[in-house]
Amino acid sequence: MPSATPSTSSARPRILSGMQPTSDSLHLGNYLGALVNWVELQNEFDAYYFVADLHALTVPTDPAVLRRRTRITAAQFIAGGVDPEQSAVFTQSHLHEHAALGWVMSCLTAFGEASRMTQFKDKTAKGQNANVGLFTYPMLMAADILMYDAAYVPVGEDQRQHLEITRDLAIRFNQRFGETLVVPEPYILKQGAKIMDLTDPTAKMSGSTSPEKGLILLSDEPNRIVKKIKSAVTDTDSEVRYDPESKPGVSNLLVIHSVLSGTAIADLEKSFEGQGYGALKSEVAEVVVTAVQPFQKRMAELLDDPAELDRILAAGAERAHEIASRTVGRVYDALGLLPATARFGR
Ligand code: ATP
Ligand code: LTN
Repeated sequence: MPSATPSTSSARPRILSGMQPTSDSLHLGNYLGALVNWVELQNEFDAYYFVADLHALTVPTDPAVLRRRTRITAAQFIAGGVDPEQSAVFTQSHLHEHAALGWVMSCLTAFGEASRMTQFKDKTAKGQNANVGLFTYPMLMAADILMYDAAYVPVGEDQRQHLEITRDLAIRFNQRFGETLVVPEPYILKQGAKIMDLTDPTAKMSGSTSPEKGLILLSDEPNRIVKKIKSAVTDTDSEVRYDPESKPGVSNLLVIHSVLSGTAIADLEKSFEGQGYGALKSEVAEVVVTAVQPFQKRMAELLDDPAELDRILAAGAERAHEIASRTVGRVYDALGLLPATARFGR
């Protein structure tokens, strides 16, 4: 029998976040902007991190590619420091509850409200041939979040609007059907730097829109990383100074160095005084290569043993299912959907 109240009983507040398996590797922006924060937060919170494979179906994907990318994304969470003993690491599609609650959220959303979501507007404006799944993407995301009674959802600024609609839907549900869902607080990651495209440092490094040379993939070979950083766009000046407005390229390199090496930007500016961009680039390349090498080793180990990775994902799904099944039970009951007990003898 589902419990009547949200399950916020665990000692530490719960957090949840996810990433879509839409490329063959996460990039440095995903890592420094999101993943490193996930790793830090797992010590403080009861953390749930998942691969949003159902969301990835909103763009056409080859089945073999989706399978590969889902395993790679999960392996990269772990290689980046998410500890599956501590945090639940799982795949969204392993829990049928996500699609079920997503449907409920869609039925709670007004057509006009969904039409105003900027991600949908941007992607369709860019000529992407949209399916209905892309339109209801935010409702599935709301379901992901509300499913786990998450207190906080650590995501980048680009996801803010999705969190707002999630809050609106939770409040609306509770008003119509009684206190059932926990209204999450946004936890927009600020300290996690926004990493820019190496070829156009005024645009964010993006898995879907940056050119190959503008992106540092966590799976890139060291010499490829060095090459990309050496050809990063800077400016015609030669002073190493943090000034994102007039020196976006140099500032981006300083941010990457600073976040990975733990050195304050002011100290980096001092140490590069009188030196040109060549010296800065060489050192940034070294710092990035040093950081990705252990990551790549761990990733290769995980991908070499898909059975073990699948076991980790199964254990994570089992943990997630305990909460998810209770939430859907509570929601269905509040909506007036009959319990399935009589039919299945549960
Ligand atoms: P897109 O192709 O839509 O640009 P992406 O691969 O760049 O996607 P997402 O999959 O949308 O990134 O995001 C995964 C996480 O990484 C999100 O929390 C997002 O805020 C963060 N993120 C993505 N790009 C960057 C970046 N350049 N700097 C910092 N954080 C980023
Ligand atoms: N839309 C997110 C991925 C995502 C997510 C979520 C993040 C799907 N469901 C729930 C946090 C919570 C993205 O593209 N980064």
